[in-house]
Amino acid sequence: MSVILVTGGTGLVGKAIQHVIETELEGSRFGKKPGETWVFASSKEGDLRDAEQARKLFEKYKPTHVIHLAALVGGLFANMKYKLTFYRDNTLINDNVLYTSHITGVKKLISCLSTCVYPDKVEYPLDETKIHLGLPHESNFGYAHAKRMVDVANHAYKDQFGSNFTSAIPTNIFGPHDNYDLESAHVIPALVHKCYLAKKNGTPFIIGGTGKPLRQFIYSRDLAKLFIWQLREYDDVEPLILSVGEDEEVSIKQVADAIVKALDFKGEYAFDPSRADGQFRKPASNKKLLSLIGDFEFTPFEQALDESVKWFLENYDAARTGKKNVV
Ligand code: NAP
Ligand code: GFB
Repeated sequence: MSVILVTGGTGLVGKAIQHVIETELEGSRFGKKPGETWVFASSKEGDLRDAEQARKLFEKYKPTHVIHLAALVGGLFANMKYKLTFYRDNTLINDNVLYTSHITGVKKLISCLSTCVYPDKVEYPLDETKIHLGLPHESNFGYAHAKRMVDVANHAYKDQFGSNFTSAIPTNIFGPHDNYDLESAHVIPALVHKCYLAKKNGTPFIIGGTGKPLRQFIYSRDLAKLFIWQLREYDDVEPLILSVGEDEEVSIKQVADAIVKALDFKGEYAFDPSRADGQFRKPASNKKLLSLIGDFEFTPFEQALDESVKWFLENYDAARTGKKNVV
């Protein structure tokens, strides 16, 4: 009888895992296994910055396995503005989840890092061996350092107690249930929301920065399957990049063009170079993943974007669209 606790289970990635577990055939590679109980926890069930609340959440569900997604998450502009809050909140959340997993005897724990943890100046492509080879980009060093310490702690727990704690390193993620709050959103949900408002109000669609930076984007529902696979079939302390291939890098301008097409926007569209571009690129290799998982079909970018825009339009009133300040 396994109990899988997904912390941060109500966010973009948590909702995608719930979708896959509830829609894939039971017993299939990415489906629920007989006898498994999946729990998708929100911050309302326990603020994981607080050790006592973390203990109570684990006591309530008694998880045997944990996918740890809970975090203070935000796009470039939020990370630049709240470096200490991103550092401290995520440090507290991660330390409480790892320690509580240890003292309650969790058999396996997967934590979630991000390709922004990597050094800004390192030989590309990024792979699993380069996490600690230099300082991260200054725009997100608070969040990046807090996330890097999870890898350090996993190795320490393994070394001292033999704990089966590991981590995943996704690239930028998008999909249904994303955060569309223009203050704290990542680029795809921010531009989908901005383009929607520009079309609705007949105003220009403004993209921040120069549009030149390059990014790899993984669809949340593909990432969800990779997390389920990692839970079942990957038992190594070393982090694993979960990403589309390096050749899937796209520019922010290409992303904006795809969003204009997906929303059938016909109005004025311009760039605001007074806003930061952030890191120019962070190309990650998924060679190790593909060498372990064999064939995996990623959803084509335009199809994934269309599905995400459709979800946004159908759920606008319920979606995270606004004015919820980060702090
Ligand atoms: P998200 O949509 O913002 O969801 C965050 C989740 O964490 C929500 O379920 C939230 O609960 C929960 N949470 C936040 N603060 C908490 C706290 N103090 N105590 C307990 N729960 C808390 O985030 P996401 O995009 O799904 O991110 C999931 C993971 O992927 C994170 O670890 C993030 O760092 C990582 N990641 C994200 C991206 C990306 O592009 N989005 C890229 C790379 C890595 P409520 O619903 O109650 O607020
Ligand atoms: O997704 P994003 O916020 O995160 O921004 P990063 C990506 C790029 O989109 C940057 C441009 O070059 C921005 O200048 N951009 C253009 C916009 N218009 C907008 C807009 O309206 N909103 C946003 N947000 N971007 C984050 C890290 O970096 O990546 C986080 O700061 C996390 O910690 C996340 O790791 C995955 O890719 O630049």
